[in-house]
Amino acid sequence: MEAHNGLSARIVEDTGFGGIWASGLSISAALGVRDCNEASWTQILEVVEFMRDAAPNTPILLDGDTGFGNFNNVRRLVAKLEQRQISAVCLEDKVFPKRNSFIKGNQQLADPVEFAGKIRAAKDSQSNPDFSVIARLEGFIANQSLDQVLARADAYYEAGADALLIHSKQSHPNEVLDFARNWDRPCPLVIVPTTYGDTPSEVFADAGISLVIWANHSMRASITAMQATCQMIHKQQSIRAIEERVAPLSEVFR
Ligand code: SPV
Ligand code: MG
Repeated sequence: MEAHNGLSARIVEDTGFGGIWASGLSISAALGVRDCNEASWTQILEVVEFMRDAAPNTPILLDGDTGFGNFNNVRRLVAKLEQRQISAVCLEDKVFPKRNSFIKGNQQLADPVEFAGKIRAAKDSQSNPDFSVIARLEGFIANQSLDQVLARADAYYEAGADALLIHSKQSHPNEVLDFARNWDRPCPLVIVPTTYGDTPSEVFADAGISLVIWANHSMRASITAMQATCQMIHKQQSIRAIEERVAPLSEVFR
């Protein structure tokens, strides 16, 4: 489940989710910037540090975008994440600065050989054997064919990826299910069903998909709640009617 700051990470942990997705989109939105690497990588690092402290018992998977540079930047990123007890990083095969996968317009994919080198560099530089590197395939987002995406997946698996995140922007799960049917390597699959969230989760489990990430819903819930609260207070010029709609201070102190 997604989180974007210490508070939301704590709420995700309290709810009982088995892992936290430190979402680039949501962290960016919470900082008031676009999901286009406008926040620097050390600013992202600072946010995940707060998340780690606020939710100490839940593994955090950082959305590492394209790795914030080349393979050397990735090596440094992995070292800094390990120092902060972050469990895993997800790197996507686009070019820096990346654009969010759902924004209209063209997406520029990374050269697959260069990207495989980044995955290899990440795996080679980790010192905790349990640290995981997830290679995210943006081929379907950039309108590539299944065969092209499978070829990239194979290269990233060979480079040492611990899992593959297959992304799709369609309103149905056909691309990810087609991929899962044709993927025969011993490497788990991850999906982000933001645009095909109507699909029952059993369909993904039956297809052999290991992990589903609900990627931005805490952040979007907070937008709706903050807008409604601000509008109400602005209109009524009073906080009288709002008290029962917001968390009591005792909950904040807890
Ligand atoms: C994110 O949450 O930042 C992601 C997932 O990368 S998505 O926005 O769906 O591309
Ligand atoms: Mg992202």
